[in-house]
Amino acid sequence: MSSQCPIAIDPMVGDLAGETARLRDAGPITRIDLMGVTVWTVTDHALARQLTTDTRLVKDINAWKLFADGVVGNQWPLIGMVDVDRSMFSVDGAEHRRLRLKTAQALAPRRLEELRPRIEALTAELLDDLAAAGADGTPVDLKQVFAYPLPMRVVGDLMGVAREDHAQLLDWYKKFFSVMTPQDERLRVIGELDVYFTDQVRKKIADPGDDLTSAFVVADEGGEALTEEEAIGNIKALVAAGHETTVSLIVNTVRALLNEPEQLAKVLAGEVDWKQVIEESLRWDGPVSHLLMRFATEDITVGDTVIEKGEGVVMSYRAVGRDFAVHGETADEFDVTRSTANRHLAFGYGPHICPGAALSRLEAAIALPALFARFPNLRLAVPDSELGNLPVLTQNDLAALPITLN
Ligand code: PLO
Repeated sequence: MSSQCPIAIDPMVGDLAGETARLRDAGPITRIDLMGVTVWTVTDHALARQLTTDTRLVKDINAWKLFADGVVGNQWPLIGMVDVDRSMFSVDGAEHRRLRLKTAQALAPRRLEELRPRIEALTAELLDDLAAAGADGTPVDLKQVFAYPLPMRVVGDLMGVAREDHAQLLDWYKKFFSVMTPQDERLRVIGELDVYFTDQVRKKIADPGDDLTSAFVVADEGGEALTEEEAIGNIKALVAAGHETTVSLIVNTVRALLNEPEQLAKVLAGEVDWKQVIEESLRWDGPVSHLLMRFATEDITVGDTVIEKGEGVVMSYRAVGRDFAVHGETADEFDVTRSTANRHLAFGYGPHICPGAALSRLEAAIALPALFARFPNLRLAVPDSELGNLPVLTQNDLAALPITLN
Protein backbone atom coordinates (compact mmCIF):
# COMPACT_ATOMS: atom_id res chain seq x y z
CA MET A 1 0.00 0.00 0.00
CA SER A 2 2.52 2.52 1.21
CA SER A 3 4.62 2.29 -1.93
CA GLN A 4 1.70 3.51 -4.04
CA CYS A 5 1.58 6.96 -5.51
CA PRO A 6 0.69 9.56 -2.87
CA ILE A 7 -2.95 10.59 -2.57
CA ALA A 8 -3.22 14.24 -3.58
CA ILE A 9 -5.16 16.25 -1.02
CA ASP A 10 -7.52 18.62 -2.85
CA PRO A 11 -6.69 22.17 -1.72
CA MET A 12 -10.13 23.32 -2.89
CA VAL A 13 -11.78 20.75 -0.57
CA GLY A 14 -14.33 19.86 -3.25
CA ASP A 15 -15.31 16.50 -1.78
CA LEU A 16 -14.27 16.21 1.86
CA ALA A 17 -16.42 13.16 2.60
CA GLY A 18 -15.00 11.24 -0.36
CA GLU A 19 -11.45 12.27 0.44
CA THR A 20 -11.73 11.31 4.11
CA ALA A 21 -13.01 7.84 3.13
CA ARG A 22 -10.26 7.37 0.52
CA LEU A 23 -7.58 8.26 3.05
CA ARG A 24 -8.98 5.94 5.69
CA ASP A 25 -9.38 3.12 3.21
CA ALA A 26 -5.75 3.50 2.03
CA GLY A 27 -4.55 2.01 5.34
CA PRO A 28 -3.35 3.21 8.75
CA ILE A 29 -0.51 5.28 7.33
CA THR A 30 -0.26 6.46 3.77
CA ARG A 31 1.63 8.93 1.60
CA ILE A 32 -0.17 12.13 0.65
CA ASP A 33 0.67 15.03 -1.62
CA LEU A 34 0.12 18.39 0.07
CA MET A 35 0.28 20.95 -2.72
CA GLY A 36 3.37 19.40 -4.27
CA VAL A 37 5.03 18.12 -1.11
CA THR A 38 4.94 14.42 -0.19
CA VAL A 39 4.50 13.46 3.47
CA TRP A 40 2.94 10.62 5.46
CA THR A 41 -0.48 10.82 6.99
CA VAL A 42 -1.97 8.72 9.77
CA THR A 43 -5.67 7.86 9.57
CA ASP A 44 -5.89 5.04 12.11
CA HIS A 45 -6.97 5.76 15.69
CA ALA A 46 -4.56 3.41 17.45
CA LEU A 47 -1.59 4.43 15.31
CA ALA A 48 -2.35 8.13 15.79
CA ARG A 49 -2.23 7.61 19.57
CA GLN A 50 1.00 5.69 19.25
CA LEU A 51 2.74 8.26 17.06
CA THR A 52 1.57 11.39 18.92
CA THR A 53 3.29 9.97 22.00
CA ASP A 54 6.44 8.79 20.17
CA THR A 55 9.31 11.10 21.14
CA ARG A 56 11.14 10.26 17.92
CA LEU A 57 8.61 12.50 16.15
CA VAL A 58 9.11 16.20 16.89
CA LYS A 59 7.46 19.50 15.95
CA ASP A 60 10.68 21.38 15.19
CA ILE A 61 10.64 22.11 11.44
CA ASN A 62 14.43 21.98 11.30
CA ALA A 63 14.12 18.21 11.58
CA TRP A 64 12.36 18.15 8.19
CA LYS A 65 14.75 17.16 5.42
CA LEU A 66 12.75 18.87 2.67
CA PHE A 67 12.91 22.11 4.65
CA ALA A 68 16.57 21.81 5.65
CA ASP A 69 17.48 21.10 2.02
CA GLY A 70 15.54 24.15 0.84
CA VAL A 71 13.08 22.09 -1.25
CA VAL A 72 10.20 23.46 0.84
CA GLY A 73 10.30 27.15 1.66
CA ASN A 74 8.37 30.40 1.56
CA GLN A 75 6.78 29.63 -1.79
CA TRP A 76 4.89 26.61 -0.43
CA PRO A 77 1.31 27.74 0.33
CA LEU A 78 1.24 25.79 3.62
CA ILE A 79 4.56 27.08 4.96
CA GLY A 80 2.78 29.29 7.53
CA MET A 81 1.28 26.20 9.16
CA VAL A 82 4.68 24.65 9.94
CA ASP A 83 7.40 27.31 9.90
CA VAL A 84 6.15 29.01 13.05
CA ASP A 85 7.73 30.89 15.93
CA ARG A 86 9.07 29.12 18.95
CA SER A 87 6.01 28.36 21.08
CA MET A 88 4.20 25.50 22.77
CA PHE A 89 3.11 24.46 19.25
CA SER A 90 6.64 23.99 17.89
CA VAL A 91 8.71 22.66 20.80
CA ASP A 92 8.81 19.29 22.60
CA GLY A 93 9.95 17.77 25.88
CA ALA A 94 10.70 19.76 29.03
CA GLU A 95 10.78 23.08 27.16
CA HIS A 96 7.33 22.32 25.80
CA ARG A 97 5.98 21.76 29.30
CA ARG A 98 7.46 25.07 30.41
CA LEU A 99 5.98 26.96 27.44
CA ARG A 100 2.57 25.37 27.98
CA LEU A 101 2.26 25.61 31.75
CA LYS A 102 0.54 28.99 32.16
CA THR A 103 -1.87 28.20 29.33
CA ALA A 104 -2.77 24.86 30.88
CA GLN A 105 -3.44 26.61 34.19
CA ALA A 106 -5.54 29.39 32.63
CA LEU A 107 -7.57 26.89 30.59
CA ALA A 108 -8.11 24.31 33.33
CA PRO A 109 -11.81 23.39 33.64
CA ARG A 110 -12.10 24.96 37.12
CA ARG A 111 -10.75 28.30 35.93
CA LEU A 112 -12.98 28.18 32.87
CA GLU A 113 -16.12 28.19 34.99
CA GLU A 114 -15.24 31.82 35.75
CA LEU A 115 -15.62 32.57 32.03
CA ARG A 116 -19.08 31.03 31.75
CA PRO A 117 -21.14 34.19 32.49
CA ARG A 118 -19.06 36.14 30.00
CA ILE A 119 -19.53 33.53 27.25
CA GLU A 120 -23.26 33.45 27.98
CA ALA A 121 -23.45 37.23 27.65
CA LEU A 122 -21.48 37.22 24.37
CA THR A 123 -23.79 34.47 23.06
CA ALA A 124 -26.93 36.41 24.01
CA GLU A 125 -25.59 39.52 22.27
CA LEU A 126 -24.92 37.57 19.06
CA LEU A 127 -28.34 35.89 19.20
CA ASP A 128 -29.84 39.39 19.14
CA ASP A 129 -27.79 40.19 16.06
CA LEU A 130 -29.01 36.96 14.47
CA ALA A 131 -32.65 37.76 15.29
CA ALA A 132 -32.26 41.18 13.71
CA ALA A 133 -30.58 39.80 10.57
CA GLY A 134 -33.12 37.00 10.13
CA ALA A 135 -36.32 38.85 10.95
CA ASP A 136 -39.33 38.15 8.69
CA GLY A 137 -37.96 34.80 7.54
CA THR A 138 -35.02 36.29 5.63
CA PRO A 139 -32.29 33.65 5.13
CA VAL A 140 -29.22 34.50 7.16
CA ASP A 141 -25.71 33.02 7.30
CA LEU A 142 -25.40 31.48 10.76
CA LYS A 143 -21.66 31.24 10.37
CA GLN A 144 -21.06 34.86 9.50
CA VAL A 145 -23.46 36.44 11.97
CA PHE A 146 -23.27 34.09 14.96
CA ALA A 147 -20.56 31.41 14.95
CA TYR A 148 -17.72 33.44 13.42
CA PRO A 149 -17.51 36.35 15.90
CA LEU A 150 -18.10 34.35 19.11
CA PRO A 151 -14.83 32.41 19.57
CA MET A 152 -12.74 35.46 18.63
CA ARG A 153 -14.51 37.45 21.34
CA VAL A 154 -13.93 34.70 23.90
CA VAL A 155 -10.25 34.20 23.07
CA GLY A 156 -9.86 37.96 22.70
CA ASP A 157 -11.04 38.47 26.28
CA LEU A 158 -8.81 35.68 27.49
CA MET A 159 -5.69 37.02 25.78
CA GLY A 160 -6.48 40.71 26.29
CA VAL A 161 -6.99 41.54 22.60
CA ALA A 162 -9.29 44.56 22.20
CA ARG A 163 -12.64 44.13 20.46
CA GLU A 164 -11.87 46.90 17.94
CA ASP A 165 -9.04 44.73 16.55
CA HIS A 166 -11.12 41.59 16.02
CA ALA A 167 -12.38 42.41 12.52
CA GLN A 168 -8.82 43.02 11.32
CA LEU A 169 -7.57 39.80 12.93
CA LEU A 170 -10.41 37.75 11.43
CA ASP A 171 -9.61 39.18 8.03
CA TRP A 172 -5.91 38.36 8.34
CA TYR A 173 -6.63 34.79 9.42
CA LYS A 174 -9.13 34.29 6.60
CA LYS A 175 -6.37 35.20 4.15
CA PHE A 176 -3.77 33.19 6.07
CA PHE A 177 -5.78 29.96 5.85
CA SER A 178 -7.22 30.21 2.32
CA VAL A 179 -5.17 28.47 -0.38
CA MET A 180 -6.62 31.02 -2.85
CA THR A 181 -4.64 33.85 -1.28
CA PRO A 182 -1.67 34.65 -3.53
CA GLN A 183 1.52 33.62 -1.75
CA ASP A 184 3.04 37.11 -1.65
CA GLU A 185 -0.11 38.36 0.02
CA ARG A 186 -0.08 35.49 2.53
CA LEU A 187 3.52 36.29 3.46
CA ARG A 188 2.53 39.94 3.89
CA VAL A 189 -0.35 38.92 6.19
CA ILE A 190 1.99 36.72 8.25
CA GLY A 191 4.22 39.79 8.61
CA GLU A 192 1.24 41.93 9.71
CA LEU A 193 0.27 39.35 12.35
CA ASP A 194 3.86 39.34 13.55
CA VAL A 195 3.93 43.12 13.96
CA TYR A 196 0.51 43.13 15.63
CA PHE A 197 1.32 40.47 18.22
CA THR A 198 4.82 41.83 18.92
CA ASP A 199 3.19 45.15 19.72
CA GLN A 200 0.55 43.40 21.82
CA VAL A 201 3.15 41.57 23.94
CA ARG A 202 5.25 44.72 24.41
CA LYS A 203 2.18 46.61 25.62
CA LYS A 204 1.49 43.90 28.21
CA ILE A 205 5.12 43.91 29.35
CA ALA A 206 4.83 47.68 29.93
CA ASP A 207 1.37 47.52 31.45
CA PRO A 208 0.25 44.02 32.48
CA GLY A 209 -3.46 43.32 32.76
CA ASP A 210 -5.64 40.48 33.92
CA ASP A 211 -5.16 38.30 30.83
CA LEU A 212 -3.11 35.34 29.65
CA THR A 213 -0.71 37.40 27.53
CA SER A 214 0.22 39.34 30.66
CA ALA A 215 0.58 36.09 32.60
CA PHE A 216 3.17 34.95 30.01
CA VAL A 217 5.36 37.98 30.58
CA VAL A 218 5.32 38.21 34.37
CA ALA A 219 6.85 35.80 36.88
CA ASP A 220 4.33 34.40 39.36
CA GLU A 221 3.56 31.25 41.31
CA GLY A 222 2.87 29.60 37.92
CA GLY A 223 6.55 29.98 37.04
CA GLU A 224 9.04 32.41 35.58
CA ALA A 225 8.19 34.77 32.76
CA LEU A 226 8.51 33.59 29.15
CA THR A 227 10.81 35.50 26.84
CA GLU A 228 9.25 38.09 24.56
CA GLU A 229 9.73 35.75 21.59
CA GLU A 230 8.06 32.85 23.41
CA ALA A 231 5.14 35.01 24.52
CA ILE A 232 4.64 36.19 20.93
CA GLY A 233 4.75 32.61 19.64
CA ASN A 234 2.22 31.49 22.23
CA ILE A 235 -0.26 34.32 21.70
CA LYS A 236 -0.15 33.77 17.94
CA ALA A 237 -0.82 30.08 18.40
CA LEU A 238 -3.64 30.63 20.88
CA VAL A 239 -5.51 33.33 18.98
CA ALA A 240 -5.37 31.34 15.73
CA ALA A 241 -6.27 28.01 17.31
CA GLY A 242 -8.79 29.53 19.72
CA HIS A 243 -10.93 31.20 17.12
CA GLU A 244 -10.65 29.24 13.89
CA THR A 245 -11.55 25.79 15.11
CA THR A 246 -14.43 26.58 17.46
CA VAL A 247 -16.29 28.40 14.67
CA SER A 248 -16.37 25.12 12.77
CA LEU A 249 -17.40 23.12 15.81
CA ILE A 250 -20.50 25.29 16.22
CA VAL A 251 -21.34 25.47 12.51
CA ASN A 252 -20.79 21.76 11.82
CA THR A 253 -22.89 20.71 14.79
CA VAL A 254 -25.83 22.90 13.76
CA ARG A 255 -25.60 21.55 10.23
CA ALA A 256 -25.55 17.94 11.38
CA LEU A 257 -28.57 18.43 13.65
CA LEU A 258 -30.63 20.31 11.06
CA ASN A 259 -30.09 17.39 8.71
CA GLU A 260 -31.30 14.90 11.33
CA PRO A 261 -34.59 16.24 12.73
CA GLU A 262 -35.29 13.07 14.72
CA GLN A 263 -31.97 13.29 16.49
CA LEU A 264 -32.47 17.02 17.06
CA ALA A 265 -35.88 16.32 18.60
CA LYS A 266 -34.29 13.90 21.07
CA VAL A 267 -31.72 16.49 22.04
CA LEU A 268 -34.31 19.24 22.47
CA ALA A 269 -36.46 16.86 24.54
CA GLY A 270 -33.51 16.33 26.87
CA GLU A 271 -33.14 12.65 25.98
CA VAL A 272 -29.59 13.20 24.75
CA ASP A 273 -27.13 15.49 26.49
CA TRP A 274 -25.59 18.40 24.55
CA LYS A 275 -22.19 17.17 25.69
CA GLN A 276 -22.78 13.93 23.85
CA VAL A 277 -23.91 15.82 20.72
CA ILE A 278 -20.74 17.89 20.77
CA GLU A 279 -18.54 14.78 21.08
CA GLU A 280 -20.30 13.09 18.17
CA SER A 281 -19.89 16.23 16.06
CA LEU A 282 -16.17 16.36 16.93
CA ARG A 283 -15.80 12.73 15.95
CA TRP A 284 -17.84 12.80 12.76
CA ASP A 285 -17.12 16.23 11.32
CA GLY A 286 -14.39 17.74 13.49
CA PRO A 287 -12.82 21.13 12.76
CA VAL A 288 -9.38 19.77 11.86
CA SER A 289 -8.97 17.68 8.73
CA HIS A 290 -5.18 17.47 8.76
CA LEU A 291 -2.82 18.51 11.55
CA LEU A 292 0.57 19.66 10.19
CA MET A 293 3.15 18.39 11.17
CA ARG A 294 5.65 16.22 13.00
CA PHE A 295 9.10 15.16 11.77
CA ALA A 296 11.00 11.91 12.29
CA THR A 297 14.35 12.29 14.04
CA GLU A 298 15.19 8.66 13.23
CA ASP A 299 13.73 5.85 11.13
CA ILE A 300 10.45 4.65 12.63
CA THR A 301 9.05 1.29 11.61
CA VAL A 302 5.27 0.95 11.57
CA GLY A 303 4.15 -2.48 10.40
CA ASP A 304 5.67 -2.83 6.93
CA THR A 305 6.17 0.92 6.54
CA VAL A 306 9.30 2.85 7.45
CA ILE A 307 8.98 6.54 8.20
CA GLU A 308 12.47 7.65 7.33
CA LYS A 309 14.48 10.08 9.39
CA GLY A 310 13.68 13.61 8.17
CA GLU A 311 10.23 12.78 6.76
CA GLY A 312 7.07 14.69 7.69
CA VAL A 313 4.02 13.10 9.32
CA VAL A 314 0.50 14.59 9.29
CA MET A 315 -2.36 13.45 11.52
CA SER A 316 -5.62 13.28 9.55
CA TYR A 317 -7.90 13.58 12.56
CA ARG A 318 -11.13 13.73 10.56
CA ALA A 319 -10.36 10.33 9.02
CA VAL A 320 -9.27 9.01 12.43
CA GLY A 321 -12.77 9.83 13.69
CA ARG A 322 -14.21 7.48 11.06
CA ASP A 323 -12.06 4.49 12.07
CA PHE A 324 -14.23 1.34 11.68
CA ALA A 325 -12.17 -0.52 14.30
CA VAL A 326 -13.24 1.98 16.95
CA HIS A 327 -16.72 3.07 15.83
CA GLY A 328 -17.98 0.01 13.97
CA GLU A 329 -19.40 -0.18 10.48
CA THR A 330 -21.67 2.84 11.05
CA ALA A 331 -18.61 5.08 11.56
CA ASP A 332 -19.62 7.30 8.62
CA GLU A 333 -23.02 8.10 10.15
CA PHE A 334 -23.80 10.94 12.54
CA ASP A 335 -25.53 9.41 15.56
CA VAL A 336 -25.89 11.37 18.79
CA THR A 337 -26.64 8.17 20.70
CA ARG A 338 -23.38 6.46 19.67
CA SER A 339 -21.62 4.89 22.64
CA THR A 340 -18.14 5.54 21.22
CA ALA A 341 -18.79 9.23 20.40
CA ASN A 342 -16.15 10.56 22.77
CA ARG A 343 -13.47 8.18 21.53
CA HIS A 344 -12.23 10.66 18.95
CA LEU A 345 -8.92 12.45 18.57
CA ALA A 346 -10.36 15.73 17.32
CA PHE A 347 -8.20 17.56 19.88
CA GLY A 348 -5.17 15.42 19.18
CA TYR A 349 -3.46 13.22 21.72
CA GLY A 350 -0.29 13.10 23.79
CA PRO A 351 1.72 16.05 25.13
CA HIS A 352 0.43 18.41 22.42
CA ILE A 353 -3.25 17.59 22.99
CA CYS A 354 -5.25 20.79 22.54
CA PRO A 355 -4.91 22.88 25.71
CA GLY A 356 -8.13 24.70 24.75
CA ALA A 357 -10.30 21.58 24.45
CA ALA A 358 -12.35 22.35 27.57
CA LEU A 359 -12.83 25.97 26.52
CA SER A 360 -14.03 24.99 23.08
CA ARG A 361 -16.43 22.42 24.55
CA LEU A 362 -17.70 25.05 26.96
CA GLU A 363 -18.32 27.56 24.17
CA ALA A 364 -20.23 24.97 22.14
CA ALA A 365 -22.16 23.80 25.21
CA ILE A 366 -23.31 27.38 25.82
CA ALA A 367 -23.86 28.54 22.23
CA LEU A 368 -25.73 25.51 20.83
CA PRO A 369 -28.51 25.10 23.42
CA ALA A 370 -28.98 28.88 23.57
CA LEU A 371 -29.34 29.02 19.79
CA PHE A 372 -31.94 26.25 19.61
CA ALA A 373 -33.81 27.57 22.66
CA ARG A 374 -34.14 30.98 21.08
CA PHE A 375 -34.97 29.68 17.58
CA PRO A 376 -36.71 26.29 17.91
CA ASN A 377 -37.78 26.45 14.25
CA LEU A 378 -34.29 26.86 12.84
CA ARG A 379 -34.04 25.33 9.33
CA LEU A 380 -31.44 25.10 6.56
CA ALA A 381 -32.29 27.71 3.93
CA VAL A 382 -30.69 25.66 1.12
CA PRO A 383 -30.37 21.92 0.42
CA ASP A 384 -27.38 20.43 2.23
CA SER A 385 -25.86 19.45 -1.13
CA GLU A 386 -25.38 23.17 -1.85
CA LEU A 387 -23.14 23.67 1.17
CA GLY A 388 -19.42 23.58 0.53
CA ASN A 389 -16.10 24.06 2.24
CA LEU A 390 -13.76 27.01 1.96
CA PRO A 391 -10.54 26.30 0.07
CA VAL A 392 -8.63 25.62 3.29
CA LEU A 393 -6.67 22.41 3.04
CA THR A 394 -5.99 21.70 6.69
CA GLN A 395 -9.27 22.86 8.26
CA ASN A 396 -12.84 21.65 7.87
CA ASP A 397 -14.42 25.05 7.26
CA LEU A 398 -17.88 25.37 5.79
CA ALA A 399 -18.04 28.53 3.65
CA ALA A 400 -21.48 29.49 4.96
CA LEU A 401 -24.51 28.01 6.71
CA PRO A 402 -27.65 29.75 5.38
CA ILE A 403 -30.59 29.24 7.70
CA THR A 404 -34.03 30.60 8.41
CA LEU A 405 -35.05 31.33 11.99
CA ASN A 406 -38.77 30.66 11.95
C1 PLO B 1 -1.32 29.76 12.90
C2 PLO B 1 -0.23 30.78 12.60
C3 PLO B 1 0.54 31.07 13.86
O1 PLO B 1 1.50 32.08 13.60
C4 PLO B 1 1.19 29.80 14.36
C5 PLO B 1 0.15 28.76 14.61
C6 PLO B 1 0.16 28.08 15.78
C7 PLO B 1 -0.86 27.13 16.18
C8 PLO B 1 -1.64 26.55 15.00
C9 PLO B 1 -2.04 27.68 14.06
C10 PLO B 1 -0.81 28.45 13.50
C11 PLO B 1 -2.95 27.15 12.94
C12 PLO B 1 -4.15 26.39 13.46
C13 PLO B 1 -3.73 25.29 14.41
C14 PLO B 1 -2.91 25.89 15.52
C15 PLO B 1 -2.81 24.80 16.55
C16 PLO B 1 -4.17 24.15 16.52
C17 PLO B 1 -4.86 24.68 15.27
C18 PLO B 1 -2.99 24.19 13.66
C19 PLO B 1 -0.05 27.63 12.46
C20 PLO B 1 -5.67 23.63 14.59
C21 PLO B 1 -5.68 22.28 15.15
O2 PLO B 1 -6.30 23.90 13.63
